[in-house]
Amino acid sequence: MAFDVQEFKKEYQKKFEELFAYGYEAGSKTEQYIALGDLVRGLYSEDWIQTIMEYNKKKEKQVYYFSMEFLPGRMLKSNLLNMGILDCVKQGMDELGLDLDEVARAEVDPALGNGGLGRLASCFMDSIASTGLAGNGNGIRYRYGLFKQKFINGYQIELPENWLRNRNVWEVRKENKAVIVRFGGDVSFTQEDGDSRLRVRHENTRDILAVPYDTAQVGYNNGVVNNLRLWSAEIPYGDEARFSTEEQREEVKRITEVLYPDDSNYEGRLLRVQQEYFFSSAGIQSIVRYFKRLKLDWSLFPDKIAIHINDTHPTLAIPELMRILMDEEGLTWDQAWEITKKTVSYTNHTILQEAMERWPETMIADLLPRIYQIIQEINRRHIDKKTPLYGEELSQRTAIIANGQIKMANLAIIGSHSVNGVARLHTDILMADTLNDFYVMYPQKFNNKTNGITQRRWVQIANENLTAMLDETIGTEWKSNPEEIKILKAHRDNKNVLDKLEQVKLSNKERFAAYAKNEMGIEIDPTALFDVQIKRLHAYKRQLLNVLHILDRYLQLKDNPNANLQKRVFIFGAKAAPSYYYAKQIIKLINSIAYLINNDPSINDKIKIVFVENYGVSLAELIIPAADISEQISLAGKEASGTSNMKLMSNGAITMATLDGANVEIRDNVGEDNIFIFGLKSDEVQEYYRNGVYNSRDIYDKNPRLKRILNLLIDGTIPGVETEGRDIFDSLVMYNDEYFLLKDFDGYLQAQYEADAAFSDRDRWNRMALMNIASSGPFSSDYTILRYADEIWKIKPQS
Ligand code: GL4
Repeated sequence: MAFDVQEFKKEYQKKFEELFAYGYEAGSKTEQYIALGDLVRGLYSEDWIQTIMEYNKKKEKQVYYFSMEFLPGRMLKSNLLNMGILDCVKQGMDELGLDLDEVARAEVDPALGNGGLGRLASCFMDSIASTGLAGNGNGIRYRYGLFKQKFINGYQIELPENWLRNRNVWEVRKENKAVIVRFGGDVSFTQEDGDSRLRVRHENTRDILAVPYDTAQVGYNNGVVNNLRLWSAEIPYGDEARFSTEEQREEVKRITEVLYPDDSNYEGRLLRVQQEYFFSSAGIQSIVRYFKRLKLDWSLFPDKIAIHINDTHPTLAIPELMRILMDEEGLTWDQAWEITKKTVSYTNHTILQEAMERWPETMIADLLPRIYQIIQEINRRHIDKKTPLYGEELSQRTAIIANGQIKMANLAIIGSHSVNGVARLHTDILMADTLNDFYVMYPQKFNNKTNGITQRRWVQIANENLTAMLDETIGTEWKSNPEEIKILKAHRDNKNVLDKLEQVKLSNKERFAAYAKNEMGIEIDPTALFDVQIKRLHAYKRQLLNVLHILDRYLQLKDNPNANLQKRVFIFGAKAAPSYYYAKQIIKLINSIAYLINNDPSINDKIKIVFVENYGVSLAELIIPAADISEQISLAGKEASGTSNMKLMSNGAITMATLDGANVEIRDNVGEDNIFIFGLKSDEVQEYYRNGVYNSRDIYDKNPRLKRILNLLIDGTIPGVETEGRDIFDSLVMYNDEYFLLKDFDGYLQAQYEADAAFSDRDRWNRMALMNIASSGPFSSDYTILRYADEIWKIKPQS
């Protein structure tokens, strides 16, 4: 984008005065940010219109990525970067006496997702635009995002996150594109004389208006600007009389009021299924409306449209598309079914049973009577077709409806042409185990698409120091072609480069240290080893194993304050689902241990614990560049992929890992010497579950080092955790340690002490960091998305 600094300054001043009727110097940071954001939106608006017109003109096949969650992070700098004007704007702001970074921090980070799944959706939106693919996002404009986390006396407290309190400069309300979504009502069938078909009558429905808010997804230096469409629930115009009471109006608004704060967990609540149908239906309606404008035969629908459903949350898109094609457009069942299957594809993101969506049949029957009929019919035909081929038992096991419940994964698999897992190991487990019944029936549907991340946000924006150092050392090709970062390997023995890398890391650690000091009052030494675990709090992710290791060090220092131990700072960031009691107990435990150790002078700063409040995308951008060790220690087989593992690797952290999710592929790429692997393998875990011989009590009794650590939980050493300590102790020792922490403990400790040794050899460590950065290219979401495009969606990048 052609733009010069002088021109920018003029435009910015003008924009500010236009908006606020005084000079920018007197404005607040928020106002200065809004003016800049508004200006930037104006700058890409022509490309945005142009991109949409091009797609329409060429009748380009488009993908629609349906996701209940998006976690875009602050958008100002990523838009500037992708538009190619970041440096220019930075300089211009500077000359105006403003600090771009400070202004950028005034943007509220939209937390419209829980964790990895939502962030993946946003990395994908960036990559779809940046690789020049015709793609759209479809989701929900939650009025309140994921709760804001506060710690009070070490306990997690949840506060509402009113992310729209200031103007959202990026979104554009498109009232003329609104659609009606219908709930409830009565379904009947009529047949007029001379009409061969039954007509569906759906009456007495509760109608909700779905209003889209569009946000541009700017591609990297390619002029492409795609669209992310988020729907908001409102009262239909002219229908105000039917919603006369406050209660009725509240009920409408409630649909898009708040994001469910559960990750990898299912809640069978009515409001949730309303949300799911609401955005699925609205999305499908707008797609069908678009397709009809192309004036093509319906059979060409799958040649023009690909619909991807991100986990099962948008699965009702399948019966909704069937409904519209049949009831509104008059297609036969067979025609509609062919089209639907060819159009829809599905990603599975977890094998955890507690995350599998199943809705009570009665709930769906009441709330969505016509959709319910269609699901029943899909199920009936499935059973009828598969029973003769695979027998009664297998067909019944794959049924969509069983025991009064509707299984959304089964519907998603049967109603789509592609089912993918998110890392090789995860996909293997799906095929061999979790979804094996379906794999037997539809082997050709199954495929793997290992997750990826966008280095534009996670390196270029989050780590400017590293970016500059890379540009200087290997040139800039890696920015548009991430694989090219492998050239850095040529410098693995270049002392000068290794020292520079150390400097980069140190300055990022200093930046985080300043944050810890200013925001939390914790003093940390930037030369200490920064050991980072940032992800949702979940038992399977085993933050507790990390805690056991910390306590091991604590005891060593208590025994001998002069023990020769590597100085470490343990950094945690994690939200727990508000209803996840055990996870919240772990938060309290970590905070209490942090308080104990951070304030114990005899520990002499050899251990510091920093549990940041309200972890999210923006804090990740601060923490990841400062990490030395990346903790990826889930029980093997449980973490579908992980993506913070990729972000940390790209920033030169060394992974401390079990062979789980994408860790396996990280090891393959980086090599055994540049990663710390420990613990049970996925098949060993499976075997333990099968034969049931695991006995954690036995390990506790026989391992004195571990026993001493575990006893700390219940002997009063850690103040304020009587209940938490006891419950956690019991879960590990008395209730047989579901996630095998005690089994993996020794291996974990050993790996940690190996890491200490490696860290103390500065050249060795820096070389490991370099090898990680240099091996991170293949984990770019650009490549992931090109594989989706090529193998699933069948769309090609625009020339
Ligand atoms: C998740 C997985 O837990 C995580 O491993 C994966 O990286 C992510 C994106 O594929 O999806 N599944 C659910 S549910 N939440 C996640 O973050």
